[in-house]
Amino acid sequence: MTSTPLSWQELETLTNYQIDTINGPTNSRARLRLFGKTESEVRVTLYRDNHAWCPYCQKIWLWLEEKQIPYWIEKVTMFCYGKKESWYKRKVPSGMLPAIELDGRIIKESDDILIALEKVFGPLNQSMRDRNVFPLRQLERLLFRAWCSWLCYPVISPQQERRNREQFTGVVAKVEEALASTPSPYFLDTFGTVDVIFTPYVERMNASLYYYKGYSLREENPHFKEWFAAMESREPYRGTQSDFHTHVHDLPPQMGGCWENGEPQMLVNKTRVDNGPWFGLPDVTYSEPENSSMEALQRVIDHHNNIIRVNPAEDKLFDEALRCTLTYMMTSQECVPPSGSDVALRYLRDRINVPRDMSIYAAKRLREALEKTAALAGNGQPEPITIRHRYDQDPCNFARKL
Ligand SMILES: N[C@@H](CCC(=O)N[C@@H](CS)C(=O)NCC(=O)O)C(=O)O
Repeated sequence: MTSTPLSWQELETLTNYQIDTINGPTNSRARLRLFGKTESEVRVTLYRDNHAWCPYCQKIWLWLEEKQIPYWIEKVTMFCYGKKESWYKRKVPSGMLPAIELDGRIIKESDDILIALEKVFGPLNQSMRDRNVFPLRQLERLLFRAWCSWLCYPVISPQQERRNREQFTGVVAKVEEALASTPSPYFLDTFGTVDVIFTPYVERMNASLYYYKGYSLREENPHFKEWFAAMESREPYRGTQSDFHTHVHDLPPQMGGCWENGEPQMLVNKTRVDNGPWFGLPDVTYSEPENSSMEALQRVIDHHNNIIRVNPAEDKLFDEALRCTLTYMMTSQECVPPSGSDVALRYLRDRINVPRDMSIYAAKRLREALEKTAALAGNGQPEPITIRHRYDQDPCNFARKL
């Protein structure tokens, strides 16, 4: 059965999603985190990137959340998607992220930041300088370099591709050994700093190698699989966790390119990440929360004026198409969008960002609804997402204009 799209007012009655961004679960919207403390106790400001794409920022973000240190958050534009704020360049002339201000002192470089935070607030179970931690920090850098060598250079021959893959999987074997050496699913006996240090790039390796190389880090390595599941059992990690679609399209401009190997499994994976179905991808394994559709709906309602304004389609047409999508997402009733809206709906499908806009399952719900609704109008695809820059995501275009 098909139905007519609900109005924005009617849609509003279908969600009661709200979170306490200050004292509630880890979330990407917060400007202040208190963990039940008072504003006067805040000694730290974290400067992180606006879209939550920067891996080194995720490292500090996760550490502060795990330690429950109250902090302010200031969001800064990365060069690959817009112009660096001049107020930030006055603080950090290079414009590099992350940085923190601790008791009024600016500190840069993520490792130095963690060392400084540890000095004041104590370590996150393990100290950066602990003799068990140091070799694991080096192993993380070894894995990072092997990943870059495989992913970020053009494929010149099948032999070179195989060598790069073997070099990477050789380091993965060492990481598997390290994970196997303790009874816990984490790197050491308990969760701690080392897990935080591995998290950002391992999450990006899992996404990018699946999409560009047809290799599933999480599924092919039993100890990594357990480690990911253990991380996902932690609420702070879930709040910072991204999805495959976001990462595979935010990495190329940050890394200077990601190169496909064109192998059959890679082609299958790429189609799946870009066109769905998104449920069942190995980017998440914890169970879907009951309110994920409500979360997606609330986030679209909150920003619908901007979402409509930045969409290449005509406003009235896209407004209706978007309401058709949300009506379908909430009622499971197919709702045929206006003709010519298929490309516009897929344009939005390709620009939902996790965790910036919403959490991982909410994004899957919304992407599925956008694709399903677009398909009722046609097969039109938007221009491919750019790879040298992401100015389509320039935050100045999204500043709230009412
Ligand atoms: N070694 C630094 C690396 C930081 C870094 O590479 N930051 C990148 C983002 S991931 C950056 O700020 N680039 C400038 C920009 O993209 O605007 C650290 O550990 O903090």
